Amino acid sequence: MQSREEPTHEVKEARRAFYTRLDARNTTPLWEVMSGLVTREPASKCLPAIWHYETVRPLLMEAGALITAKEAERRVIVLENPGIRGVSQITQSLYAGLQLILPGEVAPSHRHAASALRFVIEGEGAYTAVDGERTRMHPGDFILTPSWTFHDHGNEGSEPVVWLDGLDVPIVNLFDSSFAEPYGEESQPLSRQEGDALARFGANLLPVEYRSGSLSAPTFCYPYERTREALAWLAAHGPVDDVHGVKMQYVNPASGGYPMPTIGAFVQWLPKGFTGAPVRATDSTVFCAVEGRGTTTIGGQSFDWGPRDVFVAPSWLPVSHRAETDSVLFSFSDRPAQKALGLWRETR
Ligand code: 1HN
Repeated sequence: MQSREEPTHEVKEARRAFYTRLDARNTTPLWEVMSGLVTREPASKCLPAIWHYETVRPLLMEAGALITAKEAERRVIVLENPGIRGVSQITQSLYAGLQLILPGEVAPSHRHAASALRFVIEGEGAYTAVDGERTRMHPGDFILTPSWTFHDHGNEGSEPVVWLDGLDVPIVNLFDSSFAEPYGEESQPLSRQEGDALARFGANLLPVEYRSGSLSAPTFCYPYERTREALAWLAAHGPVDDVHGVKMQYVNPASGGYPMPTIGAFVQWLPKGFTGAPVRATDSTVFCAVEGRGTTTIGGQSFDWGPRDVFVAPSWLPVSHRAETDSVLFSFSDRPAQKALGLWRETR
């Protein structure tokens, strides 16, 4: 910032003594901390990182042998950003983890202020119940658990089921606005048929009452089957963006906006040989590769990915994707929260 003359020894000593007296009164001199508080541009403590599924999966299965879903409440291996270990965060604002539920298990019903998303990674036969409605989980499905809705999970199949959880826990805790409670029984009663509103009316036509309050909103599941169809159609007919390839954002049919107030989610198709131009944005982004193979360069570091690998791009680092084969990437970030606060920026 401003260049200052080097103070004399006496001045330095006087300042140090003064700071000690300030400290004793729960005060501190702004001029000593200001440049760290107000950076010229985002200076994330988070680091770019990747979790290869082939390394994390055996650890998840070990967890499966050591603790039940019931004992754990949620049997999850938390993905911690290596730049901010020990706080259960994958970015400054988001939590992410890989959850395992084994055949016959139930993860008991509870609710909390934090909003959650599930992105199914592996296995058939599990369901998640949200606000009285069960949704079957298939690999690639994207499912919402809005704030303060009771939710429980179960595996009625014969194979392990794993999904990626994304929650806005750090945002809720930033505001000291966390509430949570158990339902009191393992599973909540079901009050709606699976896929009720969406199956009957489609995303463009919903009964008025579904719009009137978040607690009466239906469970939103975005089945991969339909996502994949839309991507294939756009890949064949739509323009391919220099940066993003063919990218779509998931829309909440009840609001027409982002899936949840704090979390936005996206899915993109990158054709074989795609070499994306770099982009930097203020929303740190969690990616999960679904199909294909490629390399993403984040702030000069390159990460090779394949199906089921999870990687994270911190705020403002340039991100560019290369696809070795036709590829699909799912991603999520805090973009809606930043937009609501007038903070979001992106430059190509
Ligand atoms: C939670 O409720 C779930 O319901 C998963 O599956 C992960 C991480 C932090 C706090 C609550 C779930 C969670 C969580």
